[in-house]
Amino acid sequence: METSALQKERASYQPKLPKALQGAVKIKEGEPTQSVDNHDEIKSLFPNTYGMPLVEFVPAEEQAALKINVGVILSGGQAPGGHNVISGLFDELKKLNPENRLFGFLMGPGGLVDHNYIEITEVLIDKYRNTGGFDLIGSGRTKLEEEEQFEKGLEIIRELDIKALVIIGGDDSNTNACVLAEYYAAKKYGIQVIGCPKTIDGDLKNDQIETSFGFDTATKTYSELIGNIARDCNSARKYWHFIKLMGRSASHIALECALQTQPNICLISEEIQSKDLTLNDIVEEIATVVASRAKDGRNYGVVLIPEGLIEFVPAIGRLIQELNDLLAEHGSDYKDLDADAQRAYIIEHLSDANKATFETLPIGVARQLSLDRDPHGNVQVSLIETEKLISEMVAMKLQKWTKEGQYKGSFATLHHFLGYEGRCAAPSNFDSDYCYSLGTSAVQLIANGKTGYMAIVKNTTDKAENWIAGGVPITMMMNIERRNGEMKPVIRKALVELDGAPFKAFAKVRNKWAKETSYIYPGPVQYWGPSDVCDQTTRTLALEQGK
Ligand code: FBP
Repeated sequence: METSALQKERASYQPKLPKALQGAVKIKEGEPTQSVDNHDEIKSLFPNTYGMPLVEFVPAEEQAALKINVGVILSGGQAPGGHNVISGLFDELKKLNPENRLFGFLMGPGGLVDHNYIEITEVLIDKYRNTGGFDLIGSGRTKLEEEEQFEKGLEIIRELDIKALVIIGGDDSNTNACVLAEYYAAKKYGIQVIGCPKTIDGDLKNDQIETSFGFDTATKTYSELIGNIARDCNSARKYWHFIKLMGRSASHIALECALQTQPNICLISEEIQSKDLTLNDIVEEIATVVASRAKDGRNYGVVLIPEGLIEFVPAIGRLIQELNDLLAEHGSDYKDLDADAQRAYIIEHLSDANKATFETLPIGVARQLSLDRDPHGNVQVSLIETEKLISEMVAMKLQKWTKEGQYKGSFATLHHFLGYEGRCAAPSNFDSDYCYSLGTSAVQLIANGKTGYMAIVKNTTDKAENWIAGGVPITMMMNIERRNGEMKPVIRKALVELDGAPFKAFAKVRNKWAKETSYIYPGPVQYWGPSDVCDQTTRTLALEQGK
């Protein structure tokens, strides 16, 4: 494999570990836990993995050598740092006993079911230390939820003498990890399942998980690009740039990038939902900023749009709910019809209010909302060109205002989607250290006999040596939600909190950013140099922790 100069240098970076994980480790158990809601239902669904205590690792005098083979799965979208979770797993397993083996199941959870795997060796892992991407073993979105899959997986687990599986994934994958842990525990198979919190979206966080890995690097990468676009914008002074940012549901990525770059406008889906705004209201707000900047001679600007926006516009959200139910109950009646017949079928079956919303959407967008879902039932918002939809609607509004004599200016637009280019960037120092610590913690959870836990690392705005590592029972983060027309136990997704410090910091200054030109140009992620530059956490994390 030919590698870049950066990759060669970066290979020798030794990720930092919390003090408690640097030598022999023992655990300190806390009080029994409860789920965030629906206690009785979650308890009855997870009788073997409910109520377990939080655990924290503390230094020990010594730790007995243990023979454990582990299987690892990368699940869902890529996030910078995945390879470091695996190198953390590898190094800690070998530290406990050089005979221990690590197997990687290929291309996501499907690899377990189909028995596709490789053994991760020293030579192999050395090529992937501190690199972005998930290409060491690949990832996939196969949903692990059927008993048949669990039993099929067990065959290869037994064959390879695997004691535990580590599933590196987002909220849905970790929910499934918990279902699998419960199943293996109920059957007394003696197989442990541990999760690790991954997703650039930043929505797998709560009182126990401070941030999901990848969010730090992805937002720094996007912020570099937004800064570059903003500088071009402020140099040419002739374009409005509409930039859609990845992040399926929550707007954490857009908000973080706004805090790092200070664009003229940043939409926050959660605010739009709470104010019950329509698409027209959003368009009017943007057009008002465009018109006011035009009055000051500024026919240019930068607008950030979270990719999940469309689902949060309340009328469209209600439509999606009904479409989900329709798809679950009658999908087979219309999935194979041609596009026109599908549209007609859907219109005929929708309630009047949702029918009206459906009919006003551009046909392509309506089709994506009504049909395309990922295996977890999510609308594939990355594929919807919201940035174009909105800028076209703003242009129409401005034309109307021009005719009415309310607006005089030019509105030339350019569109960007920042998504996939941020998911596999070389992990920042933060993500390199954080992920390595998560991998190390996962092995310690296994070594201490835990199952149905997620590895966690806290106090992450402090120096890595002061981080606190441990584990949280996955059931503690669960509640019951409606998914694909059914009530299901799931990990509660963290949305942007409108009374949280990051949003408040943004709301305080956004009017100034809209009027003036206050762009900040963060530049590329730095791996060496002053700590201020290369070890900075995200603004979100710093503000959440009062820093
Ligand atoms: P995960 O939740 O699996 O980490 O994926 C996040 C994400 O990058 C979203 O931001 C995006 O909407 C989606 O994946 C895109 O999915 P795909 O890679 O299947 O196109």
